[in-house]
Amino acid sequence: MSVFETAVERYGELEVDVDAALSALLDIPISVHCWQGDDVGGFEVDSGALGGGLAVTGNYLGKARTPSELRSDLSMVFSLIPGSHRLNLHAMYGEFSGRVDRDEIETSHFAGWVEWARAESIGMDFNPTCFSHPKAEDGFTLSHQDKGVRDFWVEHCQRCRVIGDYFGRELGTKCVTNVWIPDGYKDTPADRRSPRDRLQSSLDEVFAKKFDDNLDSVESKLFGIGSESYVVGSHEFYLGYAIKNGTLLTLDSGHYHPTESIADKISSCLMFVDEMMLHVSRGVRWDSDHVVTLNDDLLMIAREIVCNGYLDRVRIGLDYFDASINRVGAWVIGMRNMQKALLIALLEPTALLKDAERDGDFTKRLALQEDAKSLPWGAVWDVHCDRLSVPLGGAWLNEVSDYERKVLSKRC
Ligand code: RNT
Ligand code: ZN
Repeated sequence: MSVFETAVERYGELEVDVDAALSALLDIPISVHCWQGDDVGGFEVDSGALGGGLAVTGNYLGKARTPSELRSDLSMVFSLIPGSHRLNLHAMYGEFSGRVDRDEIETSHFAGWVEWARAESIGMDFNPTCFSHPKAEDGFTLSHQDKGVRDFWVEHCQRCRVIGDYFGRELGTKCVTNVWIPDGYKDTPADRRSPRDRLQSSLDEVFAKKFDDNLDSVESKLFGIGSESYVVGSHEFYLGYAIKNGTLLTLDSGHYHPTESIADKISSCLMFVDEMMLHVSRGVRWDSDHVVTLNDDLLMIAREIVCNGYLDRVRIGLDYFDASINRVGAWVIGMRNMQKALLIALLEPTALLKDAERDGDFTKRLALQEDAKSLPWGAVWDVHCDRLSVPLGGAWLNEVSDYERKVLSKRC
């Protein structure tokens, strides 16, 4: 008997259907963040330093310098992961021939991305870029006290929603346009209220027009570099805003206190918002955006989505940036880990666990949970990769190394 057949039998004993798990996995798209490929740089003519309290470390060779280089890297990534996924693009990644400010962007600047996404048969998600810009330099955008600055960012975000709707319409799958802003204070504010009043009014303006193919989402944060003491768009602010205004809510796994996991927030927030988006990331001691690894945090996030039946209400995206290792490899590692975590969740003996819980048999519940950790999910993952003709195990690394030699190392 093959290892896979043994695995199917073992899972069968636990009332788990392996084929059903694999076909469910195939239906879960992951939105791949474009910004891992060039250290959150973008393609604007006069792009400055990375702002918004974000930081990327490392200078590994091969950073993408143009849209076509980034697309080539992304195609490489998509060829190494099973299933069909999505691209999560930031506004600063448009194709601008000349200086186009953020309040001037149009659908035409993104036509090349749509064409590529169509060829790859993938959907797209989108993000306004409210950082790395002179008008964001003092740390405030949509909540700025200067109306001129606020209006500039409102215009940018409104245009992003038009572009998101264009992506959704062209690609036949709704686009989530996710608003994250860096606004906040390094030190203790005297007035926590006024910036929040202003953010609320700005968002109301941003979201005033309704679109058929664009979905809006809002992303909170606990702190950033330079906004350690106060962030205008806190978790409570956006949770309330999303519930009141019917937007999606984005939970970024790096945006909470270090011992706080977003896993537990999913079922609570979904009591009150219809859908959410996740930015799966890995904070090490702080919101450091390390490459996503298959750790307890990730496993718990995946099982909360899968085992509570939320796959149709949670959109999964990744959000990290590491320039200290091969950037294509960083993408593939995070993507494959996200999928492995989902597979492990899909193979969880949930029915037996729930029975034990209903019976009040918490010894059995804990025993089952612990035994599940050594179930042969790896054999199932390998068969999944094999069936979809993507490299097994670590073999994808050979292709990435080859790509580094032939393509990435020529970029200097
Ligand atoms: C920042 C947020 C945000 C960004 C991207 C680039 O802390 O997580 O989602 O990472 O928009
Ligand atoms: Zn994020």
